[in-house]
Amino acid sequence: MTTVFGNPGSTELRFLRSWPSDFRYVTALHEGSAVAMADAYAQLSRNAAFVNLHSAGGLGNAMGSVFTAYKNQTPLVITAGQQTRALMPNAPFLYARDAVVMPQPYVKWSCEPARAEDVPAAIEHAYHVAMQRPFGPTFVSIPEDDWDRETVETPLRRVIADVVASPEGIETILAALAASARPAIVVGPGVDRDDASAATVALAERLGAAVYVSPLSSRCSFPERHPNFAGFLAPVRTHVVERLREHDLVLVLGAPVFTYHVFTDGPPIAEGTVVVQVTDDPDAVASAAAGTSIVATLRATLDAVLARMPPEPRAGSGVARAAPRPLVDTLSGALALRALAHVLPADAIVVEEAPSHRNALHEYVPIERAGTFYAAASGSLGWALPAAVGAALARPSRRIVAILGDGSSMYAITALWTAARFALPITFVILDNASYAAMNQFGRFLGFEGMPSFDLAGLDFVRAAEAFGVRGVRIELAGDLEEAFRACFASPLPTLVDVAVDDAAATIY
Ligand SMILES: Cc1ncc(C[n+]2csc(CCOP(=O)(O)OP(=O)(O)O)c2C)c(N)n1
Repeated sequence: MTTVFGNPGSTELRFLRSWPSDFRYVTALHEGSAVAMADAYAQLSRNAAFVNLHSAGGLGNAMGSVFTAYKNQTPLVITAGQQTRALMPNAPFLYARDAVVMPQPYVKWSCEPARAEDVPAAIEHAYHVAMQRPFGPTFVSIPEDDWDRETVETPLRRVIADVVASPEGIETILAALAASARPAIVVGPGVDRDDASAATVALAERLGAAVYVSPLSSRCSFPERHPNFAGFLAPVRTHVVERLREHDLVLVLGAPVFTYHVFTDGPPIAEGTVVVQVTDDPDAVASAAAGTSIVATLRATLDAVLARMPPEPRAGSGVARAAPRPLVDTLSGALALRALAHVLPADAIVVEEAPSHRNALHEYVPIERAGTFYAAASGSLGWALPAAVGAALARPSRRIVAILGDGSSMYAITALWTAARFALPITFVILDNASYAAMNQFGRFLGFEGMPSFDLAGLDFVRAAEAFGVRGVRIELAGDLEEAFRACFASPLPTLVDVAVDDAAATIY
């Protein structure tokens, strides 16, 4: 971990002095952004990322993103400065009371070492806990005077953390597949996280299975134009039951069974449908609503299953994907996304946080490659804009496109400055409906009336971008979209496109 994402204060200065030339410090102007940048950086580099925050205030600012990193199952080592040990009995200025408790329950392990000499071992411990499945953030509180103490170097250790399914687990999967005439696979973020997309495609083709994306999946785990691709499940129990009713087996890979957002009554799955879950997350096993669960890492397990299956593919039962609905020419989020899809570089990495446009994104911007789609698993806003910065730092040769709601972007708008500071080739697309449209849509979905207005009119994104050093352009005509996006993709620098959209008719579920 040689890139440090942070926001500094006096309790971190001893850590920061004499900064080594082979380490990189990425300044975020808000701690939530520091953690979100580190989160995307860790996901794309497949290694834990290091964060340094300022005492309790910095950690407090960061907590929304810590929650997201926990839900994303992203390995992070988060450190925060603590006051000098000798001052602690007098509750000094900037003292972080109960520092170890503060980030819980959204860190896997939390520690303030008993002695200064134990800090390196605590950081190493935090790293190894973060990198065990399910991955997640850890926390070390470091009294500032500890950095002046001599310590011994901890030995470099290697850990092989894969957990392959037991023979009984493999047999259970094989028996369920062999007994099924109409199998479905439901893929969640755990597939892409475990680099198991290719194995999942092979399994789907061998079975002729229809492949659905788990509700609110935060990553792309199956190519969305593949003939077996059957679409996205909504986080509503009755919707899930109906979509999966025609299948006698549902194999859930790397996802909960299932993630719901709104309550509807009834059983979690139609009678006669068998559910088998494979996940590396014991918590997702404990909270599953139905079925047989197997705790295992995905890729190793799928490879083991594939090795035991007959090589010839079974007749396909892939459900044909519905053609996108034709669009009228008022400038909607869907129209903007369709224009974006026309000119999007094939290897672009998409980071998304545009709540009322998620369905339109799925419809008009099919994601075709593993490792090219990221969203917050938590639903906590303020993640994607800084995450795009972390993604660009992890993948300097790739075009990063952040698709953002106008409201969402404001939670972490200062991360534009970090994008400008590091001259990162990110295109920030603001789907600007001048409101918290998802709140209005959700209220309608639930039949609620009389809510206050969530109108956000008056934000000027072009001037905001320019204030942070990013070139911005506002688009109000559909015909101007593609050229504007093309100009962004040709630029080596960050750019922002503020698209004025009208989405009165859009729905979330
Ligand atoms: C940290 C946080 N605060 C509040 C919310 C609730 N919330 C969900 S969607 C939404 C509106 C987002 O507005 P915008 O980004 O403009 O997207 P739109 O809904 O207009 O598509 C809000 C406030 C949240 N998810 N996370």
